[in-house]
Amino acid sequence: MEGRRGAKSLISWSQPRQTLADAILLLKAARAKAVPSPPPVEEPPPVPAQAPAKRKAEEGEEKEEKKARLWQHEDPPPPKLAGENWESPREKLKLIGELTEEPWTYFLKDESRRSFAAHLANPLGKARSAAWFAKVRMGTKWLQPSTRWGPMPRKTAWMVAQPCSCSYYYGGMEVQPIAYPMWMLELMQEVMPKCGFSDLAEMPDSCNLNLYEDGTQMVGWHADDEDLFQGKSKDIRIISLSLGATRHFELELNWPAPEEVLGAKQQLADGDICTMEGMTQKHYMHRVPEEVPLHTVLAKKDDLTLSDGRRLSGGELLPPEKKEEEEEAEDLLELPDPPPMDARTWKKTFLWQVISIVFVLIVTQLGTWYHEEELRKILANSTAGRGNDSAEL
Ligand SMILES: O=C(O)CCC(=O)C(=O)O
Repeated sequence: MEGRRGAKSLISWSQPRQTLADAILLLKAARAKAVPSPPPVEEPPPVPAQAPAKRKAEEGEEKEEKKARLWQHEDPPPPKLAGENWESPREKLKLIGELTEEPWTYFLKDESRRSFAAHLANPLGKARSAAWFAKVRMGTKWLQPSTRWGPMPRKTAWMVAQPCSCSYYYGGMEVQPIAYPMWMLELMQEVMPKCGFSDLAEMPDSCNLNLYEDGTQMVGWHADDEDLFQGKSKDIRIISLSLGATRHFELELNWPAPEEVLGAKQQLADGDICTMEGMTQKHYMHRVPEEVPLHTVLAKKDDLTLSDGRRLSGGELLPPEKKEEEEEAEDLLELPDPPPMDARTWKKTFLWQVISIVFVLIVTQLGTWYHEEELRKILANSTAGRGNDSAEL
């Protein structure tokens, strides 16, 4: 894990999403450091939800993390806006956990930076979340945009409430919007009350969906700091619902003070809801790391086609097509010997983590919902034609 963290530090912060190129850099750095990865864990132990202040007991571990952190954010730290505090105190910002009776846990509570992240274990129940998993997976036109370095290591879709028509630009890519399907409105009506929003008027008007089809798929360190969301200049709320396999979600500070705890992490299981609130996009990066590092994949001798088209053959990881990045892909093959993986672990890792859908509902401005009338109309129309809509799914 340490090897991976150190290597990750070479990733350029100007590339907000991790691409195959990042993975190559990461692997090259891992090779340079020659720090072997630990063997994969069959069932990762639960990560306790903890606020940084409560993690003092882990100081030894934190020191290790500090040593491993070689990178610095490419921008200089912003000015502190309130004496020793980075942001003015949260007086007006109500936390989602304060808006409902649901048992929310804050695993990041950084009052100085007015940055918060919370977790709510599946409030829908297993049957509902399984039904939603199938519905969202089948009912979404998934895209896998190409980056300069190959296919993005996950699939995605960008949905908006009409008449919104904004594309989502990130990592040098543009994802065209799809109007909220009827099921999205139904899903929000089920999920948003758990976050304290029962009125259509308060519900998010845009949503990013990610599909991670196996344990190698991921999203690298980034912030949802695009202008569209204004999260670097005002308080915003990002709400995500995870469906399917369990993945890890990590947050890390952009400008830590010496000796400061770097971040927080949380396990996200089927049906769990997670938030990032306040100024988190200004002060923290987040990611969903791969559960199976590529160099562990290289240990496997059997043929396998990964969900993004890369082929594993005779222990070699080959790109989907021979392109100019072939040379770098070949570099992957020169990595130090990966730890051995027995067949049972292999099967479990890949088969158990085949599918994980995460979608992020973004409230662009607190309490602002300027499509209420349109949304009511869509809902009324869709309700009238619901038979057809459900049949499609
Ligand atoms: O999949 C997740 O939980 C996080 C997704 C994410 O960070 C994003 O879409 O910006």
